[in-house]
Amino acid sequence: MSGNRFPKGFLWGGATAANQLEGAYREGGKGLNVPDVLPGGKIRHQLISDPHFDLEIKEEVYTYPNQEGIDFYHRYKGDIALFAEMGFKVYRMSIAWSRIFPNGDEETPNEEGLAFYDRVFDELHQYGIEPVVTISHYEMPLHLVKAYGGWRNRELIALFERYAKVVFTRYKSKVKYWITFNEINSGLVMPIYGLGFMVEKEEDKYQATFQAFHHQFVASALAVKACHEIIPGSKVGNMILYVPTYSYDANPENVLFALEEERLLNYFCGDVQVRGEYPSFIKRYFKEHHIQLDIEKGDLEIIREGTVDFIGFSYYMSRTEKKDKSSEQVSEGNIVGGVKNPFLARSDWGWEIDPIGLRISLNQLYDRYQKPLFIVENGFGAYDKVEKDGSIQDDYRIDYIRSHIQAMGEAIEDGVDLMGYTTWGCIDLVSNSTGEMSKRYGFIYVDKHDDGSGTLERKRKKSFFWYKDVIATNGEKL
Ligand code: BGP
Repeated sequence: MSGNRFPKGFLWGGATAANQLEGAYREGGKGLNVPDVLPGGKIRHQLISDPHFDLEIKEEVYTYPNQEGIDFYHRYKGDIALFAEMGFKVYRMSIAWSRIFPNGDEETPNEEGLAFYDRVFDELHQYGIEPVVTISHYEMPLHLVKAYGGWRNRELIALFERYAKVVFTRYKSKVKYWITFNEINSGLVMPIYGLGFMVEKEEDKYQATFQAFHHQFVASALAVKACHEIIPGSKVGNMILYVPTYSYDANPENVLFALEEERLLNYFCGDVQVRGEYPSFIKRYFKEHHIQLDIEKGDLEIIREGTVDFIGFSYYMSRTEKKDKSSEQVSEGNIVGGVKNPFLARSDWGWEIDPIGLRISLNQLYDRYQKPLFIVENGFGAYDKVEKDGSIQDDYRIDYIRSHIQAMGEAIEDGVDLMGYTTWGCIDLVSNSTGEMSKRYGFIYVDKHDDGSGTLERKRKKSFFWYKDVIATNGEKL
């Protein structure tokens, strides 16, 4: 393909989240957060949807992989040097809320936590890497879950706003690109991560969930406004888990069902954050599910004034929907459900591989919003094998990323304004859905295993050298 498809200054890089790589969960004055108390292994998924799971550490029963992560807290210098060697222009990372406000509701921030991110940002700038910072990536301070009930509670708005203002003020000369909430719409499928509470009763799925979203929308808009005031010229994005949704066939019943599912998952949150108002389609949904939002005076104005500058999204897979699904048709791997798509191959975790779906997503999002797009997560979770000579021949990962970059090039030709691309888990880290290390995404291998063993040594995979060339040629050499 011709190289000039990617604009000059395109933001190539990689993405991580504090809770999945930092470790040092009790160091530097950090408080406990949700992933610190989530067990690793297959049990994780079961537990995060169990309303009676009590979010306590029970070391005699479970392991807690996020607690050590890959020890980025102590090894960030070496890791950033490797990112620089690949030529990263940007590095998407998150700040752990519980390092800055250990319980989430203190009056004053924890200086040791703030100083840690100063060191990380300084290190990045030394190599000319621009940080892209998510303020909240699936790691609410545990105290806010237990004592406040997460985003269900309106008090969280003020607590989040204080946290956001503290980090904007502290890092105003170091961070230009910000993202408010990671995959905000994931609250629909994994509420404990995004919304900070377990769905205990059927009605929580509706009333409590959408009230919690409302609080997050106000908080996100307040953060956007504060960022623009405190850091002139800053760019703030939202972040959506984007899963283009196909109809299983041409049966209009299925087409309509796919449309409804897609609007709820892909567009509800984005419409509020990008357009600054609740979309018209949600009114009927609220009515049918007896949802009555408690909206205070001024909330809608804040939402209108705090729209984002760019749309950040993750893309891993598409989904195929059918109104009446039989059990054998259900697609097990896809986190958002759907039926198996006969045209697509799957990863070892059942995630359907669909690069054309990325081109479709980019076009859909740009058609709808006409604002710059930023793919802040995309990648291939796979088992990697270290060969006898120490190399890791991850051609499957290269194939996946190459085909998705090609799709991006096509979308740019289609007229889409795409700012950048940060691959998920550019260094191996703890998987969010499984809590395991063996689901690896990185260009950099980390010697750490599901049972917690390993030296934490870092190794360059084959994909490391490949991605380095991609960046050096601005997407020309694939
Ligand atoms: C996204 C999350 C990330 C990340 C990624 C891959 O939903 O924002 O935190 O983990 O998915 O998912 P997993 O680790 O489950 O493979």
